[in-house]
Formats: sequence, C-alpha cells, structure tokens
Amino acid sequence: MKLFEKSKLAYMTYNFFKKKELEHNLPIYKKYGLKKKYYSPISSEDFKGIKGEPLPFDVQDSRMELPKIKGFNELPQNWQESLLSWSENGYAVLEGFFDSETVDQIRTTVDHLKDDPKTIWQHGKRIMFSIHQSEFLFNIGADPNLIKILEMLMGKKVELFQSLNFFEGSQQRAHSDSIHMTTFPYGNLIATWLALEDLTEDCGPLFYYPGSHKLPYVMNGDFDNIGSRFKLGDKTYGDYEDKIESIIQENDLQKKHFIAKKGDLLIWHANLLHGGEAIERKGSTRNSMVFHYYAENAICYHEITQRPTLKKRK
Ligand SMILES: O=C(O)CCC(=O)C(=O)O
Repeated sequence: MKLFEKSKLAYMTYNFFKKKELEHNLPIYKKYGLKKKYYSPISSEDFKGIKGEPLPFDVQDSRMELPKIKGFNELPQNWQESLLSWSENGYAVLEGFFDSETVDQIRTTVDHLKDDPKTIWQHGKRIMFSIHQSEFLFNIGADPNLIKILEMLMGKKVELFQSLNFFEGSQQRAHSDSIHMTTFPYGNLIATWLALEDLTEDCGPLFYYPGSHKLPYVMNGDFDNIGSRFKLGDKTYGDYEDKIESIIQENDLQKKHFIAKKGDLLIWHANLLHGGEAIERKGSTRNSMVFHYYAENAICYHEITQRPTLKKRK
C-alpha cells in the first residue's frame, strides 16, 4: 500500500483523465521553459535556477506603496492601519468585515450542509469546498470589496479556490499554506479567516507568527523529502511539521492569537506560519470559515505529493 501511495505513476494515471482541471498550469510551464504535461509531477526541484517574479510587497514596503493604490484611502481607518504593515507582519485584520446578519446567514447555510451527503468532511471535523455547494458561500468568499483588498496586497488578480468550515479549534500544528497550496513563483496564494462567532482565548484560537512570512519557504528539499523520478519522498507531513517547529525555535518567533469578534476577518500571506491552539475549554465551539485564493499567472500544485492542483472549472 505504502509503495503504491508513494508512486508518482498512480496519480499521473488518475490525472491523465483530468485535463480540464489541470491545464491551467500549461501556459505557465511554457513561460518558465518547463517541459511538462498537464498530468506530470511538479515540485520545487523543477524550479532550481529559474527566477520567479516576486510579489510587490515582498520587495517594496506596503506602508509606502499601498496609499498610492486607488481605493486604499477610502477604506476604514483601522483597516488601513492594519493593511499598511502587511510587508512587515504578513497579516492584516479587518474588524467587522461582515455584519452580524450576514454571519448568521453563513452559519445557517453551513449548518444545513452538515446533513448533505455531498459534503466533503476532512478528518470528520471540518467541511471542505462548501463554496461549491452553496452559491451564497461562494459569493461571501468572492465578495467584491474583499477581492479588491486582496488584489491590492497581491498586485494582481486573485481567484477563490478553496474554503474550509470549522466548528471547533483545529489544533493543527504550525505550518505555512505554501506546503499545501504551493505556487511558483512562490507566494501566489493568499488566505482569509472569518470569525463566525465571538472567540475566547480558551477555544483553541488561530495562532500565527508575525513576520514569519519573510523566512525562506520550506519545500521538500528542506526536510529530505525529494524522492526520485518515479517515487515521492518518504517523509511524512509530521516530519514537515517538526521542521517548522525547529525553525520557530531557531528564530525565536513570537506567537499571536486571533481573538476575533464575530464578523472580523484576518488576511494572511502564503508563507505566514500559523496553526490552531490547543482547546483549553472542553466542548467550546470555534465557528469560523477560511478561504484560499490563488493569484493569476502562477503554477499551482501540492509540494509534498508533487501533484498539480485540480481546479474546478464551471
Ligand atoms: O483555523 C485553524 O485553526 C487553522 C486554519 C489553517 O491552518 C488553514 O486554513 O490553513
């Protein structure tokens, strides 16, 4: 079984029949001179020696540049203040982004999905891709005012890719989303986390490490997981998490918790280290919704399994 799971050929065969969902990478392979089919494995090893364009606020200071962008100065003052430190912190908080009625509607819609047989549960605890089951939820993630802000931060167009619905704390160890939804050039992903209720310190809140997005991206080669032409590396996701833990210790990173009010939204950079704190109050809820967005003109894939991203096409 393990051998089958680690074989690249098995999923290449599966992907062969998924051309529509995979062909998004082809023009970008061409741009970077990569000789790949839509179903080929892809990983950071393929980008050695290729220079990808950096994102604007990874090289310029958002504090200087954001105020020059149309629409920025019309945003609420407290949002502007938080967004200005994007380059420095790798996150921003938009308090009260959605009003209480909208959040209630989100909760009701998500609750209905719990009984839908089409619902995709992850680890039996959270719902994935509810945006494909409910147009209302899709439109929440694709809210034009939110997209405008994300595009200001990315300096390019973004498209909603994925959603996650949490009912309790994830207790997930620290990670960067760039290991799950990897892009080349690196960093062409942005995420948002929406509080669907007022949160407390003991409910297992989201945690993050301000400034950690500036550290090098951790890819297969960084935890000895490169593999070979036909086989994936034999490290586990736990090995990746151990590597991240050691980086946090080495860099003496300081953790912050997102103790949000209902309707508050956190935006984070593709490489910001984050996770879910331990639940200290048994039975506490932590209703929240995460959206992930890919920026345009980037190769999208999953670094550990070296699989190109299947993008649902309408
Ligand atoms: O909400 C959490 O506890 C973790 C969320 C997360 O890590 C993610 O969506 O990438």
